[in-house]
Amino acid sequence: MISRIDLRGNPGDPRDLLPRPELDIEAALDKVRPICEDVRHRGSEALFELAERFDGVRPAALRVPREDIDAALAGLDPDVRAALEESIRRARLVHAAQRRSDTTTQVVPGGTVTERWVPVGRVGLYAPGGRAVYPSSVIMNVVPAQEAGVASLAVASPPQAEFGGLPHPTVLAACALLGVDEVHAVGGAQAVAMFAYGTADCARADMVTGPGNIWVAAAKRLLKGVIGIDAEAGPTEIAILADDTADPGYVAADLISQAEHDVVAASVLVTPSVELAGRVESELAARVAATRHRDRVAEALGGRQSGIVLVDDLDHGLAVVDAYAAEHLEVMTADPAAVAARVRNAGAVFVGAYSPVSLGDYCAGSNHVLPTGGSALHSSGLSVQTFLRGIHVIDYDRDALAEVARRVVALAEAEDLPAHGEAVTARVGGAAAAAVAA
Ligand code: HSO
Ligand code: ZN
Repeated sequence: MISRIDLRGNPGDPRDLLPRPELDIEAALDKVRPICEDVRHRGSEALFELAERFDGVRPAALRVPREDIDAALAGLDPDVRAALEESIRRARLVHAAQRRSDTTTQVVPGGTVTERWVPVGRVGLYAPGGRAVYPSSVIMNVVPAQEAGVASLAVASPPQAEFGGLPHPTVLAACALLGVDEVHAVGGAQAVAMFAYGTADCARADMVTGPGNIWVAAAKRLLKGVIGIDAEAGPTEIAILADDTADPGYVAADLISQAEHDVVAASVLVTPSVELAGRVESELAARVAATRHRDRVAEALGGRQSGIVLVDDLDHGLAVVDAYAAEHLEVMTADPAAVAARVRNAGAVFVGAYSPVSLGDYCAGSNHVLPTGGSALHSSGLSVQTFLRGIHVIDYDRDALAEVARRVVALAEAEDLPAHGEAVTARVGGAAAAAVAA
């Protein structure tokens, strides 16, 4: 079911061997453009009509009333509530530690540059509501924004016919637990447009984040100039670097766990142990047959994006996983912490037998919105930093400006921008500038 890729004796770049699934976002842009234009010009009226068309229900109100958010929390299963609360508590611990303090550098006497970390003012967060209902993703987006100090936070999630035109109750309950009281029953591309342009019911936001389907991704790409966005998330990926000390049952269970998300999800085992490969294949056969979403899982594991990659040794394995740059990388080897410390490229690294990816998906405290499609080569997951801007504050007095005036003038002349230099000599005088720095 899962294919083998034998790289032994072949130190080449493995990237082409494990193709990343490609979403045709460009093709979706043409469908999304008129929707965004409609929201831009007709606001809430358009949103009601689009809900009827795409979600099959007209919500009673676009802004979810406070009573409905409270009612969703009251109706939440107590076990799920306790789990969401624990997830939030742990995420807050980790993300609170990411807060930054301002730094001031005295460059010269009388001349300082301060870097002030200022949160984005208003953020819209999209929570999908179709086949994928992920209250955990609401937590992973809201917590870093709140810990960054974002003052105004709104959630949008599609209205569900099944729930009388309200968003999914577990999403509403998660919002209640997080202290988010602005929720909009708006889904898809139109939610991104609502945040980008604003409507009578929803003030425009500075940034929109959160997972979504291809229409949401296309709307983000289209409106990127109008509103700030996070990364365009692709299908989920797990890579496991394991040697013959790994438990094949754990390896198989973890490969299946992420394959469960999507038929195009990628599950990759990288190992120097042919014996482990064989035992994982047997475990997969037994476990896939027994798992609830077996068809989806089997398709994901059988796809060209998944595979068992045989390597010469752990060094070769590290080179392979670094080139692949997985969203999630598990290390199940002898001395896994030492091996994990050598990893350069991954969205998140899970160390040893007792740190599976699904722990990180829900309750490790880490963030589960991570770079996919190889973008871990240059990007990191969602964090407090995502919602902060570092503003440089430049504060020089007259003497400090005069002292460097000659250098500014020289660079301005070199760039044929003499008025730049004149803005300085107007203050400290051309002669003074030349003299002081001479
Ligand atoms: N593994 C997904 C996140 C998730 N898993 C949400 C379960 N719910 C992408 O990192
Ligand atoms: Zn997951």
